[in-house]
Amino acid sequence: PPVNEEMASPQEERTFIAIKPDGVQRGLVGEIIKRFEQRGFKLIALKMVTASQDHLKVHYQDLKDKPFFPSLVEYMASGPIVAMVWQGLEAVKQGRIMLGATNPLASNPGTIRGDFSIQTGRNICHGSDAVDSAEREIAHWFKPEEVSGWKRTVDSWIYE
Ligand code: IDP
Ligand code: MG
Repeated sequence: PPVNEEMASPQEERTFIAIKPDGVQRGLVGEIIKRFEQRGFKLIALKMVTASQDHLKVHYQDLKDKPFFPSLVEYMASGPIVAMVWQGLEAVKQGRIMLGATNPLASNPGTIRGDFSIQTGRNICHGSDAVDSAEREIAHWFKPEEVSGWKRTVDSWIYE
């Protein structure tokens, strides 16, 4: 078969989105899920988990030399987070746009960080920054059987 047939469709792009411990503590789980759901992205995996520091050190491996790395890992391990996989066209890039800038003071109103947070070290949510890091993060947080590739009947009203 042609190679294209084996590639996932652009509408099946996946991103890893997490509501950090501060987002959970502040009661923003529903609000954040609502925004992705309303946009038309499809939720294909979700769990609440208190991550170990070791797990988080792998998740944030690219930042291990940053001065804030220890406090970042401690913050992320301080309570449960809500880990999710969202699927759809440009899910990675659009997810980042919906989250806003890393520093909430630079995030536009209308973004999740811009509407609900003030400081970088308490910016309430995570989103993968590229398709390849999304794949790595999804595999790090979810077993394959925890990801549901379900058929959504409303898709023809979201995609032409
Ligand atoms: P991102 O979450 O927008 O992708 P990254 O640069 O990947 O931003 O950093 C990961 C997380 O580390 C940030 O979301 C934030 O929680 C934390 N962080 C990044 N830079 C700083 C900093 O300068 N001080 C404190 N925490 C930081
Ligand atoms: Mg990042």
